[in-house]
Amino acid sequence: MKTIYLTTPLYYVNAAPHLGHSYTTIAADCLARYHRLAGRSVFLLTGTDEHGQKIQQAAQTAGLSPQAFADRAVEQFASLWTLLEISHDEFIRTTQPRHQQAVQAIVTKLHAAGQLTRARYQGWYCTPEETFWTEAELGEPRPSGPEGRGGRPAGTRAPLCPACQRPLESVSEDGWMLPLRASQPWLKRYVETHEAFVQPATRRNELLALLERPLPEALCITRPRQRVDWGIPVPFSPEHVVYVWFDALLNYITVPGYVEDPARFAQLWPADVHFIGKDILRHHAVYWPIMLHALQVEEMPRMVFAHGWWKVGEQKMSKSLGNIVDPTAVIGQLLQGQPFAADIYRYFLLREIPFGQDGHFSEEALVTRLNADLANDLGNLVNRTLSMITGYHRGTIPPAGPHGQPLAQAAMRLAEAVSAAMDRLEFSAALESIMRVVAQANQYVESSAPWKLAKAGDTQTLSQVLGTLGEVLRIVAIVLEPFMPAVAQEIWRQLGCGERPRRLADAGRWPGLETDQPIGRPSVLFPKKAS
Ligand code: ME8
Repeated sequence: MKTIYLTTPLYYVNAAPHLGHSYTTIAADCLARYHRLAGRSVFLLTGTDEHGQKIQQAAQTAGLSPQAFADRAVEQFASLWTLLEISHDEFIRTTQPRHQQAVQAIVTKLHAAGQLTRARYQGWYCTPEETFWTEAELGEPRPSGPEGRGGRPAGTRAPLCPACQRPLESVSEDGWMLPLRASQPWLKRYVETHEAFVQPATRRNELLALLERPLPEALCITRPRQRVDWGIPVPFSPEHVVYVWFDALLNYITVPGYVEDPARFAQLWPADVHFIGKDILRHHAVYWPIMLHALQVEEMPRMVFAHGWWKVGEQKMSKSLGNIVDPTAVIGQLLQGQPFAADIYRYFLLREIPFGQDGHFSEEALVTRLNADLANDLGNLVNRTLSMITGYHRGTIPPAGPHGQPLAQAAMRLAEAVSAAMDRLEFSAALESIMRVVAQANQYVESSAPWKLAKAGDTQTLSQVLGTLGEVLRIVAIVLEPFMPAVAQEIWRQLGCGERPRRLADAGRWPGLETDQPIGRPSVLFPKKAS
């Protein structure tokens, strides 16, 4: 069986990671954990993009060599991923020799196969986006500016980057080109016939519209060393380094061993999902497949999923706008005192907006989710169930009886609902279905009123109610694992399940707890926060 291969973008190290970066990485991690929970073999790859003009300039400003600058910045990413419980299998840095050597082998192969031509690139360059733009892509100069969506104000001012609206730099330089337009008919046909290739549908339509117009003739895949020194040297052309996007995209095949390990490559490739934000769709859905096609890699990535933007007010959260939310501050300060702060943060990001759409971050929204969904519903259910098992059943799991059938049925169907949502990358819908069962279980506590049963001496019904609630918690702890791994583990511990593994296959079984199993010490999962 092929290993499920999932990737995140390789993030630039020019600034500290922010909420946007954490979002893509948490989503990829959530899907990876889900597949592992279902017993599948998974390879999750993340890393950092360390070359290019932007990093070179940032290092210069910081008074450091680019390598020292990258070494320092990469630590921030690595420690954030630890804090957020990211379960990546490998972390690639584009400055590592294994990657550099593989990139050199790949450009040499393309050159030897006659796929590259040397020419003068005449056009525009956006350093913040590290992206080339041709005149044709910018369109006709317009009489008045600044433009709403980039483009070309008339007059002498530099045109604006269509992606980020910042002024472009005029560039005229000699380099190596990979033809794009010649592959356009192939790519268009490929996209048309492979619905899953780019998702969600809005992004797929955007790509199809882009492919209706002619692509630039070629992509310049090098930069002259005298302009940009910080890159991978081109072996057959000493005056050039590899263009940073060309270098970075190749990580998706260099890590699986495209160059040196065909068996490993066959096991991993194609990527099942490249998780990206919509800002880098063109690079992943135009350049990347054309690069793979030129290399005669037969199978294309199965899916490029371009999610939406987190915004603050009406603007995209971004380093350059200075409106970023720092995940470490949210976890360490806003959620201070929460034993599962990182999980609360994960829950919020995955639950708050349907994956694919834009959304707004606010502290109020986060606190509302914490208080309403987590403290009032989930935490309350766990705490009252375990307290009642302690008080009414000597702290051991009662046998599950026939009481509470509708709830039991809903809980047993939960794994199916979660799987269906996860197969469509609908993280929010998956969480919604889990929280619906949690709410149903809380209603069940109210309607069956175990305290009244205890008072009336109906120990048989009481024990069945508690047994049913214990089973619901067992199932919830299993299906929550991809979203809130530490909370899932804690509910598991409080149930007394210890080191037993959580497996999705067990979520459809009833009962699954061992009768008379002693429960662990209950403790509050989510202290309520004043809003
Ligand atoms: O583009 N909302 O790196 P990068 C949601 N090095 N996601 C956001 C976001 C926001 N406001 N801001 C950033 C690069 N992201 C290249 C990638 S891949 C071979 C090379 C996330 O550091 C989102 O995933 O600018 C976006 O695509 C990525 O960070 C851009 O990260």
